[in-house]
Amino acid sequence: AVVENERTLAIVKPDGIFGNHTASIRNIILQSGFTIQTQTTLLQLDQDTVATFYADHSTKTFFPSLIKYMTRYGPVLIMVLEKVNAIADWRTLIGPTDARNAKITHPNSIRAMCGEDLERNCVHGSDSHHSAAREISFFFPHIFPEGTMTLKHDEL
Ligand code: DGI
Repeated sequence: AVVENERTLAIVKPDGIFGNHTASIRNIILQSGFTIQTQTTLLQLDQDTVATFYADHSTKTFFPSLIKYMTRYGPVLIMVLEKVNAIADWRTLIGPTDARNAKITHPNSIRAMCGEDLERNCVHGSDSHHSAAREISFFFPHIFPEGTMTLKHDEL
């Protein structure tokens, strides 16, 4: 049988790096069956890059604050994750946007573990197939944004 994988974009945000959560996050990723297809080294984002990445939010009142948070406190780590149903499954693992809610409603989520509030929420995950393709191409223009198809060898 053919297994259709998906790819999604994950970011360990500046608070995740600063709080030393990278290793725990990587363990959760691998234990949850994702493969890490590629990743950056620690990358200091600039304001233009963040503004373009979060262009959908450019009219929101929190936009300037979001850009500051993503650039002012240090670098990020950006990864392409792959597995079956990667996009939805990574969103489930990270939990709700507001880390304060995550601590109550999704205590085992990554944002509950290392996020602070609605802005400082430790990690990013693409929220749809469209965003995943756009976001992967944005940071990794040489990477194929769709998942690979693999043959399950037990059925060959
Ligand atoms: O996809 P998410 O990261 O879960 O959430 P989103 O796409 O709605 O928002 C993108 C990021 O913008 C989010 O991770 C944190 C920030 N953000 C969203 N809503 C607010 C916000 N920051 C502030 N300060 N206030 C908000 O209402």
